Amino acid sequence: MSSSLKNLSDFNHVTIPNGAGMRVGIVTAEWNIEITGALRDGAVKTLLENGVVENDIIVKYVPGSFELTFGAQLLCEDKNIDCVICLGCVIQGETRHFDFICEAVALGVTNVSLKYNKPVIFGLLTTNTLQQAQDRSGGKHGNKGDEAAVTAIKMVQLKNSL
Ligand code: DLZ
Repeated sequence: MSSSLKNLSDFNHVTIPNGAGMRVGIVTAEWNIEITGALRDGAVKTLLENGVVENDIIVKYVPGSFELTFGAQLLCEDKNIDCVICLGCVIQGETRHFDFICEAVALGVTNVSLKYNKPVIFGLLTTNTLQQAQDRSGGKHGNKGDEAAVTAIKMVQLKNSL
């Protein structure tokens, strides 16, 4: 489903487990920081609202989305961290840079997750315009940071349940 048809912050039909005791890393890209800062704020707020305590949220920064994967790997190496949320924003430009970055992050996040057997959440906005990114970072389509936080809690709970 297109995110323009779904509000990324609407969890009315979803059961969210209690995140108490979960330790969550957040890696945020500094490129497009006005967007990624809003994603980070949404993710932190949603984690807190769902039981994760402030001391268990570890926020780190990398220069751009391309570096999210390595940042996630560093956090995954900490055995006390249950899950890592990657937050970035890549806006389509005139060159193929967009495609290379998006593909690298998608593949990298998957690889790190499987390598460390921990959820690594793909909180990357990949949009054609700045407006579309604003709409999805606390605007009319909600906040992808909220969605990433809920996904993180649900995946940690899934792992803990098995
Ligand atoms: C270079 C670059 C470009 C053109 N666009 C973006 C972008 O839209 N979003 C983003 O997060 N990062 C971008 N970057 C920076 C790369 O992710 C990376 O930091 C640099 O290529 C250095 O490896």
